[in-house]
Amino acid sequence: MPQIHFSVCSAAYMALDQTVEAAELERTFIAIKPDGVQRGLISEIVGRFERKGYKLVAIKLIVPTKEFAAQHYDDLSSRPFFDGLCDFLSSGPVVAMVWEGQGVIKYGRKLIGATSPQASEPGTIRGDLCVQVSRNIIHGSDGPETAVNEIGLWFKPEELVSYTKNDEKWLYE
Ligand code: IDP
Ligand code: MG
Repeated sequence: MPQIHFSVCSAAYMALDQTVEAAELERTFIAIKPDGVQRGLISEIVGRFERKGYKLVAIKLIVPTKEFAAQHYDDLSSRPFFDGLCDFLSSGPVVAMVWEGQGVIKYGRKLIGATSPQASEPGTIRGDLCVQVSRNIIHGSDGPETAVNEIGLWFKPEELVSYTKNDEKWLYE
């Protein structure tokens, strides 16, 4: 995954090699699963990432095939719920997204909450909006390597949009 740097308009007194640490951005793959879409939670979920200050760099609505779902959940293929999980993910439209921002991979998981909604804290997406582990409405990459792999699985490179967002100068110093 490319590390994205941008430089500030540096005042003369700033060290020449100063990099803005806060602007070392990363990207994560987030998906609203068929239950989240059917329950009308797209804007609620997108809004939480947006309000936090993360930047949407890719989005599409897609009905994955069962084979594609199995590829996405490849690491869980030995689990008893795998088949049902793949059936479910491929049962209807999924909102596939890439979000960008400082710490978005780890903090995105915090926004999402624990895998089981019953263990998720109130205030998290799963804690506030769903009840059962097999209907937990959202997926988020669990680490930098997974993020790269999942973004590559769901999106072509040209579907990722790099742009400057006006609020960046207020989010990052
Ligand atoms: P995560 O989505 O929080 O990363 P994973 O352990 O990667 O959780 O599991 C992937 C998905 O598989 C979960 O989001 C959930 O939908 C489903 N899942 C996980 N554990 C169970 C289970 O015990 N029963 C049924 N479905 C499960
Ligand atoms: Mg996972």
